[in-house]
Amino acid sequence: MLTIWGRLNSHNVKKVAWFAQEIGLPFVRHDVGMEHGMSDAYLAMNPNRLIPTIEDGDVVLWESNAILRYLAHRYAPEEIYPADPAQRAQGDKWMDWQFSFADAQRDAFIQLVRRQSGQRNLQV
Ligand SMILES: N[C@@H](CCC(=O)N[C@@H](CS)C(=O)NCC(=O)O)C(=O)O
Repeated sequence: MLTIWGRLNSHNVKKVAWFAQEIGLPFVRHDVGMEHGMSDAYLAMNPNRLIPTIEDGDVVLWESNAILRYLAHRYAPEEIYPADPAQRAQGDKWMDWQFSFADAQRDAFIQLVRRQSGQRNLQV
């Protein structure tokens, strides 16, 4: 069964778990990252000290978009990941654009949503 390593309040973990649910792929998930820490065994799988990482049989994979492409290609090739290059590129475009969007909104999200009012730095 697919194993997802990473805390669910990470958007990069959330999208992998969401995708697995979307295509009806069973999985188990283990909390890793932030307050949950990262064990040596986890770091042996992903030395970047980031989440998510998946294990799928012998396949160990990190980088959330690479994970989504792998799962789509392996488990839902036609319904989610079209073979036609032009159609596939439309999905890839939005998936990669998400990182540009994340970069643009990260400081506002951390300061305004994650931090209490007295701890915010609105100058970043
Ligand atoms: N490009 C990476 C970024 C991964 C990333 O930045 N993950 C964050 C959570 S969203 C992380 O690992 N933070 C450290 C932690 O949770 O301890 C990916 O898409 O997988």
